[in-house]
Amino acid sequence: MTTETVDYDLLIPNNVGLAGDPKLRRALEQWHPGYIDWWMSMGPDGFQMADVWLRTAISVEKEGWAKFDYVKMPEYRWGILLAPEVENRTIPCGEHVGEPVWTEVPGAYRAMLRRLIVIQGDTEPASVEQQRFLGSTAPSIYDMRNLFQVNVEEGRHLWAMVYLLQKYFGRDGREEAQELLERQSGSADKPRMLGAFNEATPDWLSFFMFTYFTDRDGKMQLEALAQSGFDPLSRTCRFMLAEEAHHMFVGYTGVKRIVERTAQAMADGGVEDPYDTEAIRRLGVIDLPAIQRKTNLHFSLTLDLFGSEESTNAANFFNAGVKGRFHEDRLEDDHRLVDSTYPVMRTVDGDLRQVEVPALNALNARLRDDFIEDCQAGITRWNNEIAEHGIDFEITLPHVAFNRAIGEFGDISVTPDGSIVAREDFDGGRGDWLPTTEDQAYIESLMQPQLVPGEFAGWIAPPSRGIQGKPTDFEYVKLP
Ligand code: BYC
Ligand code: FE
Ligand code: FE
Repeated sequence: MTTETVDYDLLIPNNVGLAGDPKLRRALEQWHPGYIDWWMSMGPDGFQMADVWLRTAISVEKEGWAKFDYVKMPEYRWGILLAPEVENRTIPCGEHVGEPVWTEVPGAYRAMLRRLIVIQGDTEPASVEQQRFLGSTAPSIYDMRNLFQVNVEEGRHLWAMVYLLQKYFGRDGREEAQELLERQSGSADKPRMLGAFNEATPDWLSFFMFTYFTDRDGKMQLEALAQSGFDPLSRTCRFMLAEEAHHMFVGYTGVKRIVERTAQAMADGGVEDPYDTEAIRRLGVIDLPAIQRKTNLHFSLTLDLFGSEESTNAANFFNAGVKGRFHEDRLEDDHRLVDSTYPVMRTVDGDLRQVEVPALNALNARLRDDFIEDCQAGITRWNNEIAEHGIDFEITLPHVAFNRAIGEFGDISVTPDGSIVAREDFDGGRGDWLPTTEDQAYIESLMQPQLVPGEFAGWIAPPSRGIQGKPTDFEYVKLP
C-alpha cells in the first residue's frame, strides 16, 4: 500500500506502507547500518559533521515536495518515495502493450528486471565515491552545499533501488543489495559495473561536466525506466527524476559560471586570442580550449553508457515492456516497432554512414540521440556567454564516434569532427582533443578552497542567485 503523505515516524521515511510490512522493514533495517558504514567511509570526506543546508524530500506532490534545513549528512533522512500511482496505467510498449501494468514482478522477466535495477543502483553510490574528495577544494560554500545535495540524493537513489530489490526479489534481492555496498568505483577487484563510474572526478570542472553529461544519462535512463510496465519501478524512477533536475542544474550553471569568468577575465585583461593559453592561465582562469577538452572527455565517456547502438538486450527489454523509449507514452506509433526502422551510424567500407536498421534493435542508439539533443541546449547558452564577451570561440559536442570504448566505434579511432584516422594519428592529436597532464595540473592548481560565505574562487563567477530564495552569501555549510 502506498500513500501520498510520507510516514516520517520510522527510521526510514517512506510512502510505501513500511510500518505495515514487517518483513520488508526488517530487511531494510538490517541493510541500514551497512549503508551508514558505507556513507561514513566512502561518502564526502572530511565534512560529515558539518551542518549543511539541505533539501529533503518529504512528500511526492508536484509542488512542495521538499523542505530545506540544516542537516548533518549522516543524519539525512534517506527515504523511500514513489510517485503517485497513475490510475488504470497500462504497459506502454512491447508485446504486452495496453495490458494493465504489473504490480508484482512477472516471472518471465525477473532476471531482466533484476539486472536493470542492479545496474541503475550501482551507478548511484559510484558517483558519491567518485566525488568524495571534492568538498575540501570547493570554490565556495554555495558550491560545496550543491555537491553535498547531489551526494545525499544519489544516496537516496541507491535506497530507491535497494527498496525494489528487497521488496520484490527475495533472497537474491538481499544479496544484490549487499553487493551494491561492496563494489567500489575504480577498484581493481570489485569495480562498479559501468565504465564511466570507475573514472576519477579529480576537480570541480570535472564534477560540473559529470553532472551536466553523466547525470543526464541518469535522466534519460530513468525516463526510459519510468516507462516500465513494472509499475513500482516506474513510480520509483518518476520520483527520482524530480531530484535529478537539480543535479543537471548544478552541472549546467557550474560550467556556465566557469565560462563566464574566463570570458570576463579575458575581456578585462585584453586577451583576445582564446588559444593564448599562457596569457589566459596567467589570469588565473581556465582557458576555453581546456574546457572543450573536458567536454570531449565527459561527453564520450557518457555516450558509452548507452551500450551498443544495436542491441538485442535493448530489444528484449522493450518487447517485454520493462523499459520504454524516452517519452514512450507521448510518442505516436504502434509502440511495438516490429516493422519499423531507425537510422544508426555504422562504419561501412572505412566510412561512417547512416544505415536504416530494425527499430527494435536500435533503441540504445535512439535514446542516445535523444540524449545528445538534450545536451545541446545548455551548450548553446554557454556559447552565448562567450559571444557576449566578444570572444571568437564555440564549445561543440564532438562526433558520436570520437573516443569511444563501447559499441560500433569501440575499436576505431575517430577525430572530434568525425574522420576515421589511424591509431597513431589519433594518439598524435590526443593532446588537442582530450585533457592533457598539463591541463590537469593547471586545473588542480586552481582548486583552492574558498570557505567564506559569499566569496568565490577566482576561476568561477558567482551564481546569479542562491538556493531556495536564500542570498548567495548565505552560510550554506556551517563547518564544525
Ligand atoms: N560499461 O547490449 P549492450 C545514473 C555491457 S546513470 C560496461 O550493448 P544493453 C547516474 C552490458 O551490460 C544511468 N559494460 O547494452 C548518473 C552487456 O553486458 P552483458 C544508469 C557495458 O544491455 C550520474 C553488454 O555490455 N542506468 O543513473 O542494451 C550519477 C552488451 O550490452 C557498458 C542505466 O544504465 C558500459 N558502458 O545496455 C548517478 C539503466 N555498456 O549483459 C547516477 C539500466 C554496455 O552481456 N541499464 N555494457 O553481461 C541499462 O538499461 C543497460 O544495462 C545499459 C546497457 C543501457 C547500461
Ligand atoms: Fe541518481
Ligand atoms: Fe543524479
